[in-house]
Amino acid sequence: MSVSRVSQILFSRVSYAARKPQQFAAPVFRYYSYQTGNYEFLKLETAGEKKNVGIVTLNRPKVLNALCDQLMNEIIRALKHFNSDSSIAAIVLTGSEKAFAAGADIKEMKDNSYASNLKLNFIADWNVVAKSRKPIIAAVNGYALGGGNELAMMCDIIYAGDKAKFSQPEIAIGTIPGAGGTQRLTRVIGKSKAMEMILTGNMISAEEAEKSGLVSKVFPADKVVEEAVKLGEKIASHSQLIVAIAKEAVNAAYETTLQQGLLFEKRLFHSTFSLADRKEGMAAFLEKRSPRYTNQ
Ligand code: DAK
Repeated sequence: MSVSRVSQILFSRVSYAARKPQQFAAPVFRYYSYQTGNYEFLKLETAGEKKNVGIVTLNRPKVLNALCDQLMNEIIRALKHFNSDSSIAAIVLTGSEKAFAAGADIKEMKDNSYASNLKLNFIADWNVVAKSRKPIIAAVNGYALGGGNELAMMCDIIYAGDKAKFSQPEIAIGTIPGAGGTQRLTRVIGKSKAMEMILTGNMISAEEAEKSGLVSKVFPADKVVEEAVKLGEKIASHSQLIVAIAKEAVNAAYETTLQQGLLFEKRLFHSTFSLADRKEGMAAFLEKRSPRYTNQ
């Protein structure tokens, strides 16, 4: 029996209504179950009618979900857990109403030295988020600052609540972004806007973030997670294998020249013809029925 299956069985499940009161009111139309596990700063749930969307909620409210080492390690462990669970097709990463995450934990890193950063390979594992095989939707409310914004940008899609605020404020504490802020933000919103954010540390609103392409949609704050779950369910209705291939192709656009990217896309497109799910998708269309994917 796989590790993920064993952990699934071991996790006790209670209804979504048992979530702590500081969380938003439970969406009534979806079935949620709460998974306990060995996490101090996270909550794990599965959501959606088929319970095929995993939700990872950052839960370190006293410091606005500041990303200490332990919290990052727990996020990485939770993502690995959902990635290895074949019943999960998409993951939602979220925080609280006040903060998605207010950045790396300044208290924890204040005494770091250049040498200690190098020796400990400071926060090197963060990239695991960007490398997740399954799609991750960041559902952002409140502050997404510094490492918090970088964490959101490592996800595949960002949905934001209407009060969300995004910034790279490292300049104001004597450093610069270190987990992709100068690179991912610049690619996403362009040089001028990225420079302005990174050189001033100013926050931008959810509306500005949507206008500049940092987030794909904005919702009332109490609807963001619900909408992210709906999006996860829509993605989950497709073949997991084809979704993974599509994600790989889009991500390649950031890493390659146009010609190399187009070639890579063509090869991946050709490769989908080796999968039963591609055959099933086209057959279902022609037979005017819903596809039944087997992830083969
Ligand atoms: N770290 C530690 N504690 C934090 C924190 C943070 N980033 N942000 C907030 N807190 C704590 C506050 O200290 C306060 O704690 P107490 O004083 O109550 O003990 C509590 O959270 C509530 O915060 P405030 O009292 O300040 O709340 P306000 O509503 O007044 O203000 C705020 C909210 C978010 C505007 C403010 O807290 C703020 O400016 N926070 C700092 C934001 C910031 O500068 N973030 C960037 C950090 S640098 C890397 C990966 C990542 C990074 C670097 C390297 N590698 C892979 C190499 C990332 C770097 C960063 O993110």
